[in-house]
Amino acid sequence: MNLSPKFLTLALISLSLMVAHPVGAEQRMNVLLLIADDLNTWILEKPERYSGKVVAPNLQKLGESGLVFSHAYTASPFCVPSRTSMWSGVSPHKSGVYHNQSNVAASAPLKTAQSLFETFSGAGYSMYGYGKITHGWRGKDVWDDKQGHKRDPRPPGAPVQSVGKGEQDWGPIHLTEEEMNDTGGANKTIAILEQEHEKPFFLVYGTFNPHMAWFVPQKYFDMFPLDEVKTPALNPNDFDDIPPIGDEVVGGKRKFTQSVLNAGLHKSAVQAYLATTAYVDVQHGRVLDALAKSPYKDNTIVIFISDHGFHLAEKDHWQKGTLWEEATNSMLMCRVPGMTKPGGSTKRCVSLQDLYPTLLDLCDIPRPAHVDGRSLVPILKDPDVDWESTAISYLYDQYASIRTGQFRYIRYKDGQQELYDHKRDPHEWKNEADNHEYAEIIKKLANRLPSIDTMAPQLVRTPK
Ligand SMILES: [Ca+2]
Ligand SMILES: [Ca+2]
Repeated sequence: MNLSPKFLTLALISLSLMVAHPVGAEQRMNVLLLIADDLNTWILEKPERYSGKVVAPNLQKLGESGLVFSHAYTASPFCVPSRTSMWSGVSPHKSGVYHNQSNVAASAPLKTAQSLFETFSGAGYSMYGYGKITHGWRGKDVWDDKQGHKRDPRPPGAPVQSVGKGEQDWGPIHLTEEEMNDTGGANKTIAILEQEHEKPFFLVYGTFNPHMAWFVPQKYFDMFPLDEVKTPALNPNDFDDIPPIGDEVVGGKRKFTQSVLNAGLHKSAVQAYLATTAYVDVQHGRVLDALAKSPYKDNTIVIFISDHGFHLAEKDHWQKGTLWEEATNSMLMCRVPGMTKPGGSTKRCVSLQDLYPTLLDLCDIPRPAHVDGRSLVPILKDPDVDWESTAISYLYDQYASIRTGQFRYIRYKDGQQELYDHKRDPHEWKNEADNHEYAEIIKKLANRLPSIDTMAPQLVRTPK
């Protein structure tokens, strides 16, 4: 056999590479964690949630390249408790952090909790974070480089809308796209992907948008001509069967919701949310393009999440902070090289609380004892795997909700209840809590929630 010198050279190079990187000792995978604030699941194009046009090709492309969880739920539908539970690994029912007014410094379990970021830093990762990541509880500062989020200034003369008040306002922004803070966060994130890294990196980019106020360049509004904008389905009699405590949950936002509807501005508000979502998609898309062009494209886990969902007048409510589908259903997409297959989707119910143990599992890092949640690796490997399909969300004064594939059950501290059958009622319009047909189901679901006497009391009494 005649071997050419070129072949021999290649063979020697291959051999030396094998010696330098023996099998089993490869560097751990990098992590790119992308977050959008207050983004509901409309971009998943679930017709029962929203049937109008959504423009988010970059995030949808990410979903198509990996696994989309259509039934991911926040542990608590506000920024502070959602992010605190995700990054600390401590469930709200143990920390007592159930809403944005919680005094996180007073929570005993959070005083000793090691954050997801600290755990990765301790495992030898370089840590980089840009934009809105933590809110409330932060844990130890372990960042090699970090820049927090800043709200963009409101246009001169704001409020722009007749109903506008503070952050509850929208319209075209006076800044260029380059001047906007979420654009700057993407620029920083892209710069990290353009660097050479000797250690594995954990890189986080969190957009403040589409949190209100919705001020983005006019071109994003132009993508959604007002006469073509659809509004989500509303039921004017929805509250007839909701217990009084559910009324209190909505209380603070009902007035604003009614002012939007009465002023004929529902379409305009939905247009602004869609426009802001499209801007967010472009920024995350820029980061994903930079990853695709980098040497890290094949050894980087990509996760995209939102911290909770969002109401746009459904159930007489605006923004977040309810235990219904609109505020609890959250974005979760995962692409894991060598594990997820393109085009995957799963209806298994999971919690954002599961993110911490999942990332540890994927990167082969031991799990600290305090970390709640379940590793999603079995679903990432097989989206149809047997799985106890449940997700629990918490709110305010020990309110709790459990979602299964078919049902949502809500239990308030004083015993008031709601039950929705998603098979018959995807909008959660008909409360079946008093329907005897469902008595067994209610009992079963109630038993899956932690009992009230085992739940941490909320750290601040009065919900805002
Ligand atoms: Ca949020
Ligand atoms: Ca109802």
